[in-house]
Amino acid sequence: MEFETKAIHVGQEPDKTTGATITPIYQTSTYTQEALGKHKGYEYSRSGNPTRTALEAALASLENGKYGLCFASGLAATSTVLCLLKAGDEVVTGNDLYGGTVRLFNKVFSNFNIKFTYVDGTDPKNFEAAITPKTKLIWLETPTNPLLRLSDINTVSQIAKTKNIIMAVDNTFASPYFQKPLDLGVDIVVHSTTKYIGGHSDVIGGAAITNNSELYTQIKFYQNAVGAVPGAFDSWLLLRGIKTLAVRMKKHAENAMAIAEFLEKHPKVKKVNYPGLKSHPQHELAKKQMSGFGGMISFEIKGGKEEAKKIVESTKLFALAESLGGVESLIGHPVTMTHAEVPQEHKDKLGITDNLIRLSVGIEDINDLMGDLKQALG
Ligand code: P1T
Repeated sequence: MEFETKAIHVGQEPDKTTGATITPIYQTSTYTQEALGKHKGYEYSRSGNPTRTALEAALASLENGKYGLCFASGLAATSTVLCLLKAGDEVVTGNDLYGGTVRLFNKVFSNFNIKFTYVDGTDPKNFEAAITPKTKLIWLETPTNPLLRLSDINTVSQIAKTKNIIMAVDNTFASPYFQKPLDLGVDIVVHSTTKYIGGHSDVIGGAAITNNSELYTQIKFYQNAVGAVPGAFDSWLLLRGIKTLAVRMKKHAENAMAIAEFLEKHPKVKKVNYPGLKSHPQHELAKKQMSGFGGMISFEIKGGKEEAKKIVESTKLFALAESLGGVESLIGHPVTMTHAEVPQEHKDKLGITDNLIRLSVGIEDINDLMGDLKQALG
């Protein structure tokens, strides 16, 4: 079955009891047992809920995975995956990550004596060099938030395999439509389903997908033991969102390409980060491991914070907001918004600068979007 068909049908067969074509919202916390221990596979909705089950099956199939697990947010998914670790373990991670992930690593899991080593993820050798006998997990985001840098997923996962290290990739920016890390040798794919998978900026959610039955069993145990699960209605919204993921992603990417090319030529723009541009230092890798370049762009304007502030405050269609991946276009200033919590020296080292602006390009008409950016850039 192809991606578009799986998104609409896998896990979403007509309801067995009523024939309802669309998966019902099983808004229940508990399930009545016919006799002690005799039930239809559900006992309590933290452990399992039929609407969530449908979403988990659909998401797993979109990533070419066997097992899907859903969570209350992207960070809940990441936190639950990190429960695979024990005090004393080490994680080698790409250094360009969503600010909330950096905060979770540095200010929460570090307290439990887990060490995070940040490396420049654009060169696989850096991961290899940072591995110690205590390394249990390699974590990366690709493309990264907010600089749209790439890591060579297949090469890094080979390194992880030879050293018996679990490898996880946050695939939020590409979505499974454009990138399938499990096919490239990764053990666990993580998503903030809040973004492209939901697609309408109306739900917070997360997911972890794997082909490894042992990892699945462990993460499923932590999903229930930790309890950061999504509710039935949120699961239903996500199911509704993924039905159109393919058509949305095509339009996001088409609009983003046109905008990236426009920005690259604009006299007030210093640099554009978009993997679809020939000028992107990893454009060849992007073509190799992605089937499209997504809807996220970041760019540096000539000037500093004042100039950036003026632009992000003067767009009319692009809403000044955190988040990404919805049908509507958003504009943001990573230094003060999504990456405010990343330590200053970490930001300086990466180049998350005061003049950096991030766009989540929506699926509106391209001329309207272009017109909005033109007037805002002046
Ligand atoms: O917000 P939440 O659903 O918990 O997802 C966290 C998360 C994880 N991974 C990536 C790559 C992300 O971009 C995010 C959330 N990001 C934003 C809110 C943002 O505006 O970048």
